[in-house]
Amino acid sequence: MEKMGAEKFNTDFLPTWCPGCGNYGIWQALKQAFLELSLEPHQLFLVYDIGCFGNGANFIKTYVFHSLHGRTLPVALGAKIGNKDLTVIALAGDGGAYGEGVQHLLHTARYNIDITFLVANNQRFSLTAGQASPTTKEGTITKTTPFGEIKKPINPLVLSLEAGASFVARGFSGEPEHLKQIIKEAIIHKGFAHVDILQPCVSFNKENTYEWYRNVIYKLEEHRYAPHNQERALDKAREFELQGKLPIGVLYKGARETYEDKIPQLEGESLAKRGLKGIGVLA
Ligand SMILES: Cc1ncc(C[n+]2csc(CCOP(=O)(O)OP(=O)(O)O)c2C)c(N)n1
Ligand code: SF4
Ligand SMILES: [Mg+2]
Repeated sequence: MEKMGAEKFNTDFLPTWCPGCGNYGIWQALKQAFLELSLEPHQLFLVYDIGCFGNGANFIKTYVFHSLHGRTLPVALGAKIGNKDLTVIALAGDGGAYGEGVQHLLHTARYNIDITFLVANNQRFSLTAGQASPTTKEGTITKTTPFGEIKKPINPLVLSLEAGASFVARGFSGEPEHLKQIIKEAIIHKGFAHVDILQPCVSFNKENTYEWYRNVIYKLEEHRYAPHNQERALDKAREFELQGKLPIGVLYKGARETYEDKIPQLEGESLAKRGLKGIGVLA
C-alpha cells in the first residue's frame, strides 16, 4: 500500500543514531517539511556528508548522494546546475561543513545558487568519537584536546552572512516543529539558504545538552524581529558570544539574483532535459 504521510520518506532502514540523539528531531522535521510542501521523493535530491548526521543518507527515501567529507556543497551545486527543476539540499555536520568544507560554504554563499544547506551542529566530530570541531568552545576537553581546546571557535552564521548568503537561520533539533517551519522557508527561498541546527550529541557533548539549550535559546519571531537587515542579522548571529543568548529562527532573508538567473546558458529548460548539445558544448 502507498504510504501517505511523512513515512513515505522512510526507507527500509531504521536510524542507527544513539537513543536521544538530536538527529532524530532533524530527520522528523525534514520529512514533515517535505510533506507540507507537497514535495514528492523524486523531486528531491539530497547530498549528505560523512558523519553521524551524514548517515541520514540511508534513512530517507529521495534521490540521495552520500558525498565525501566536507564536499556536499560542490556536489549539490553541480546537481542544481545540471537539473534546476530539482529541489537540492546539502546536509552536513559541523565538522564537514565548517572544517573540511568551510571554503565551499563561503563560495556557495557568493554564488547564491538556489540550494539549501542544513548543518547539524553538535560541536564535535561525533562519528569518529567526539574530537573537537571548528565550533567547539575554547577550554573544552575532548580526545584531541586533553588540556582544553586552545583555538577560537568560528561563528558559521557570521561567515555565511559576510559571504553573501541570502537566507541565514538557526534552528534547534529539540524544537522540531519550529525547525520544520525554518526548513520549509529555507527550501522555498530562492537563493542559497544556510540553516545551522543546534543538535545535542548525547554521547560526546555532555555540556550542550537539551536542558542547556533550553536555558539559552529564544525564538526571534516572539520578539518582533524582522529578518531583512543584514547588520541586525550579524548582531543576532553574534549574540551568544556577547550576551549569552541564542536566538533561533530566520536571522536574515534578502532578495538577490541567483547564480542560475545570471547564466544565459541555464535559461529555459534544464540541462538534464536538453543535454549538453542544447548549450552548444557538443556538436
Ligand atoms: C577527508 C576526510 N577527513 C576525515 C574523515 C574522517 N571522518 C569521518 S566522519 C568524521 C566526523 C564528522 O563530524 P561532523 O561532520 O561534525 O559530523 P557528526 O559525526 O558530528 O554528525 C571524520 C573526521 C573522512 N572520512 N574524510
Ligand atoms: S555519537 Fe552523538 S551525534 Fe552520533 S549518533 Fe550518537 S548522539 Fe548522535
Ligand atoms: Mg559534528
